[in-house]
Amino acid sequence: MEKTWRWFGRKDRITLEMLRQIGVEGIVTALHDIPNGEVWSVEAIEDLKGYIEAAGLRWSVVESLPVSEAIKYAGPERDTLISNYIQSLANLGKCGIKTVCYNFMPVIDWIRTDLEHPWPDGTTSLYFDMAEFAWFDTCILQREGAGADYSPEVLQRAQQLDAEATPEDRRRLVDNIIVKTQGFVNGNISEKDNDPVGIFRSLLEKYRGITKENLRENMRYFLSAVMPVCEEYGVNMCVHPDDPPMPVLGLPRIVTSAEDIDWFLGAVDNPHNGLTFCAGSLSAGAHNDLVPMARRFASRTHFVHLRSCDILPGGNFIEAPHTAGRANLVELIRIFEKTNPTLPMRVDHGKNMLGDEGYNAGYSFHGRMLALGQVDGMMAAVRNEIKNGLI
Ligand code: DNO
Repeated sequence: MEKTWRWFGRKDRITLEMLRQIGVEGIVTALHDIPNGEVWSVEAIEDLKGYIEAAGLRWSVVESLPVSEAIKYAGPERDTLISNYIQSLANLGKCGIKTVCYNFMPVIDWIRTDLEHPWPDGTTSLYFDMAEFAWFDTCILQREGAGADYSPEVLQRAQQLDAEATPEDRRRLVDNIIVKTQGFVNGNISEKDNDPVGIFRSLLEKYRGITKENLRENMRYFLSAVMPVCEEYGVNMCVHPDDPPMPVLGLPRIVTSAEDIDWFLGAVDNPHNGLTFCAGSLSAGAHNDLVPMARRFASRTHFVHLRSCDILPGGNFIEAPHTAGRANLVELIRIFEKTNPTLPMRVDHGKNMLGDEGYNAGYSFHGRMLALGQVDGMMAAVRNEIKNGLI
């Protein structure tokens, strides 16, 4: 697979020159300064593309071209937003950038409660604690009916956390769940917003009454509208699975399982409608068995995220080292290398280690570099197996 790396543009402290030295071949990025819903012009795309190419790299994948909320909840401005989206896809196609990752998660993108969960060796990783999440949902957000979504044990622990918390603990939890993990991926809330919980509540309101079936229909509507431009320019769309792969905060989530993936691939059965096989997101769901899923969906996979989770008691999960966890990256690499050796792949997330500090959550330098080295070694071994006819 092509070794790519998520880079956050010219302001990223990790420079393209650094990435070349560690063996990166392609860049995954976005026009992060353009507000969601606005058109990406050819000029702006060419400008960033030229900058990447001047460093001897290529812009392989867009992650993400964000799908505005009104497209997901079918608000009155949805057709205007979809036509802007189509224009951005056409402009990307004209510039030769042909793989576009997006997600269809309502209100909130990926979710973690702890961004620095310590390991005994002194490193830290991302972590999801169900009781902390229930504490946020029931006591801080105070979402109506939230209590019904958690077990009595989790609720009891959430109440205990609330009783013992300082205002700083509350602020940190809000920051972790809806601010620090969202702004840099062009989510709905950024560090500049001074009432994140208020904004969050009003976004949730937009989805009142929207069922899983409604959300599926809205995804079908969106995909049907964008497929013609994808066909015209040879652009491959690849939806990122929901992270974690389950409904949250009373919101439906529709890219969580093999059944969901089958549904959206069949709903708009076009080779340009594909999947980002995010091994990390999928492995956080006990219902997902990744190796058979990779076999089943490899031919419609346009982008791969390599990462692995371990599921812990009580609904908690932790991001495991890339050589461990339940995702079985070696076997996934075998499947994807055999199906399409040019498929773009990036390591996803990394531990914080060796002085990694101040990076976007999950996007450390040393931690991701270690992961890339590990995955690069696995890929070399697998290519050797293929060459020698062993697999
Ligand atoms: C988090 C990422 C997600 C992903 C988007 C794609 O680390 O995996 O934010 O980029 O969901 O649209």
